Amino acid sequence: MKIERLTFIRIRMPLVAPFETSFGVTSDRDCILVAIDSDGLTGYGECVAEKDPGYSYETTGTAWHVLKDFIAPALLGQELADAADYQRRVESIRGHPLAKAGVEMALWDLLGKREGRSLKDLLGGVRSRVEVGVSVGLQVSPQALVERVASYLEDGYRRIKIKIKPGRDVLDAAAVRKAFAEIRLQVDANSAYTLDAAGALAPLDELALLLIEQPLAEDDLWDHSRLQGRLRTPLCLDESILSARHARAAIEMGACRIINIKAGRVGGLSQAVAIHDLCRKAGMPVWCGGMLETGIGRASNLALASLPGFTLPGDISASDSYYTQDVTLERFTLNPDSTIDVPTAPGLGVSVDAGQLARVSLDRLELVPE
Ligand code: SMG
Ligand code: MG
Repeated sequence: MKIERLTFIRIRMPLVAPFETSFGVTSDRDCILVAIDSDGLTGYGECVAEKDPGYSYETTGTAWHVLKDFIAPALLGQELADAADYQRRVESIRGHPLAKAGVEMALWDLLGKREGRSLKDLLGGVRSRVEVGVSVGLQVSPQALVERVASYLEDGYRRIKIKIKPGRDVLDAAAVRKAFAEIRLQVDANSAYTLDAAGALAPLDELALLLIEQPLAEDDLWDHSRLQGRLRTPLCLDESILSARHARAAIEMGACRIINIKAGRVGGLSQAVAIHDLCRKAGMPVWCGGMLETGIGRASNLALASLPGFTLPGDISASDSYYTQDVTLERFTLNPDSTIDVPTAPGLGVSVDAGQLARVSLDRLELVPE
């Protein structure tokens, strides 16, 4: 594929409701969409960096810089064979996995459109619908949280994740467990605890949780392994796993018993598949994380989650839970069995709504070979 044009579009989309985590509140989702033109076809990707460096050090600002000044010059006018070829060309750019992954997604979309194959097929997916759950942000009180969870259960979600932070952990989780004794429930701390402070999480062991996600710092596999030794509930790593090397180290160290895979966080779909393969061999269950994606990134997550090792429900909710209007013409809906269908059309299997994209665009940059 000859890279004839690269377009970066910064967008802002209002969320249906603010989403609060241990690191802050998101009311509007800022992200960068990537379009690659080649041979009369356009592939789309989504860079999941957010406006603020809360989840990751990358932001829409740093990603814009890395995309424009480093990734684009490495690609413009070049013939690219596949994702592995792309990864080799951006290897010398240290870090910035979210920026790299946005472009890789667009390449996969292009590849699929060229070959008339869905991303699910290209990646080796085996399911036509995937099990999903919903991630519920911090609410004003345990009571408000229980009400929020009740309404998601009514919508048909059969797995609930709640956000926790110091002072808002055991009571919140216990309130949800008391109200709904049987549901599949898990919690996510987004790195809000130290090993010492994590002593407060011990009572969570009595609540039959599926997992506790990322309690400690992102750069601290070792303390996670110590904490896992003290808890019966499986720890699941999100922010800590930036590469297949981290995944291997976490497995060998016993730093977790489950891994959340996000293609953005690990630098691209090809890396996500590599981690999936490694975890599958090691018998480590994985599930697909979410970054409040638009229809573009959501389609990519669904394809990824259709791989055989994704045995736990993903953070991939229906489009309605996030946006009243999306940048894709397709909207994803929840099936009665808490699944969402994996797109089957070539590439990501979605088409961009040009009018809506124009309405939410803040900035646009088109680059062609000199
Ligand atoms: O896409 O449903 C979604 C969001 C899922 O909780 C979610 N993501 O740490 O797993 C996580 C967070 C990161 C994004 S917070 C703005
Ligand atoms: Mg998480």
